Amino acid sequence: MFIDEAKIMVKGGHGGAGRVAFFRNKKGPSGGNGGPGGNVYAVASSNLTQLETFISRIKYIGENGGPGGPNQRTGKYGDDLLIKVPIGTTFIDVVTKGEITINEKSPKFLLCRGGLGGLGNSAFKSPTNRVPQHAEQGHEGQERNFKLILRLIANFGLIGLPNAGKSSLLNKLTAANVRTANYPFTTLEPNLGVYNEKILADVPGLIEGASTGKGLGIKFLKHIEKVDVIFHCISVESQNLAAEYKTVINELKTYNSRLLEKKSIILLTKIDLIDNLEITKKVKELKKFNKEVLPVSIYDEESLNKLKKFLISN
Ligand SMILES: Nc1nc2c(ncn2[C@@H]2O[C@H](COP(=O)(O)OP(=O)(O)OP(=O)(O)O)[C@@H](O)[C@H]2O)c(=O)[nH]1
Ligand SMILES: [Mg+2]
Repeated sequence: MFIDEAKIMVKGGHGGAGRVAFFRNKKGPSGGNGGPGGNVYAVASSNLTQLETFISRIKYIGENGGPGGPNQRTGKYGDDLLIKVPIGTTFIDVVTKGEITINEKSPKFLLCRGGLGGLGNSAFKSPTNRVPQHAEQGHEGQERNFKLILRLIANFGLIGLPNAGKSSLLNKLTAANVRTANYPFTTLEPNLGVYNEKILADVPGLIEGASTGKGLGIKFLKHIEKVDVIFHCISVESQNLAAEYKTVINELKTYNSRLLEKKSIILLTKIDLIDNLEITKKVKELKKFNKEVLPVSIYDEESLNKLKKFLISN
């Protein structure tokens, strides 16, 4: 299963305790401060493609600082903890809702600070207290809970109702080898393919009500939030092209109306199943939505070449 969401608890390391100690001959205090706890950072890792490690491990805590030593020695600094995540992972603070996405521009981000070390007794020396007998405990590290979301990074997103031919197109255009079959919901998780350095994402079929959790669709709509262009696939087999188009548009709108602001074109798929006259009729019917309509078939090289040209120039 493709894991694209997780919840984790993150905490900075605890600060080390301050030390109570005295110089042997000179009598004065010599206890050093505790070391600070380690910070916890999120870092981008290009080796990772999904969030599966966060299913088995949900707590991430920086190393604790060491206790202060005699002779005013500061305790060991706790090691920082680096949480490796796939590029594109978004961390959402469960309480503040603030979010940060780990990507090429910000490949490392401080999630939680370690706690300060406690002061040793030498820090409390004063004219009125020349031999302080106490030291501080170390301080707690910062603690936060995050929701992690991984949105695929792709230039083009193939969407549409189940069976529209999305995966077949992905296979034809790229070196992807995704299972296709003549029944709905063949694809259960998103797939990526590359054509001419452009990344195409094939997301599982949407059905009416996907945005409210029906079928599989909603879970995957987040993966088209970042694409530059949406390929809206509609098969010539559809009984009512306009209704089908509107169904999918409604799903997008309900999920996140900003998806409608993205550039999108309509791919009328499987055109080998009908004759030219019918194709023209169907293209005309879809043109009323003021979108570019590209008729395609996986068995028609010429139509695929037109699509490839579009991929290159967009
Ligand atoms: N004749 C014809 N059949 C096609 C074409 N493209 C896809 N098909 C067939 O249509 C069926 C569905 O294709 P898929 O690529 O699995 O469709 P999908 O949109 O990925 O479907 P889901 O993953 O279920 O959402 C398969 O049996 C394909 O062989 C085409 O251009 N022409
Ligand atoms: Mg599919």
